[in-house]
Amino acid sequence: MKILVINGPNLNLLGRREPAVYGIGTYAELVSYVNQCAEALGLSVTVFQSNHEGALVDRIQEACGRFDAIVINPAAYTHTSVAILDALRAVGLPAVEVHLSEPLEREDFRHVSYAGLACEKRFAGQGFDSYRLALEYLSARGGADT
Ligand code: CA2
Repeated sequence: MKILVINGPNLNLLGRREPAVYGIGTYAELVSYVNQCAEALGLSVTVFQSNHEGALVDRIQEACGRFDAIVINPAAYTHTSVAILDALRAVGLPAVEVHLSEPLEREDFRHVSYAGLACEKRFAGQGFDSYRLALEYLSARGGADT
């Protein structure tokens, strides 16, 4: 099973600021953790990060026919991007929303998730483990619906 893990803006700065919110792990450590979890589950993962909404939309579109499922942390675009929601709906792959923090316990503007409307599952507030739980969920679920 091939899974595309997509990370949105500023997640590349992990470990450098706001450790109380996002933890002390760096982005490189997150990628390494995701790769280790995938290997343990027998999954193939590709991890992509961009600070640009259009680049995230492009990667979602390109996933069609190349991947079986998507794990996405759209970061701030979670709360603003109809384009990412539309792209996820357009490709129709099983998608899981993940967050390091729990946006529902933070500012009101983080309580809306557009991307989440196209995701069948959500894991949040568990740091790096949110990604592991998403991979475990998809591993148990299996690939794309036909
Ligand atoms: O908790 C999450 O994973 C978020 O998706 C992280 C986003 C935030 O906008 C969402 O509401 C919740 C922010 C990612 C920014 O990451 C930083 C990393 C280091 C320093 C500052 C920000």
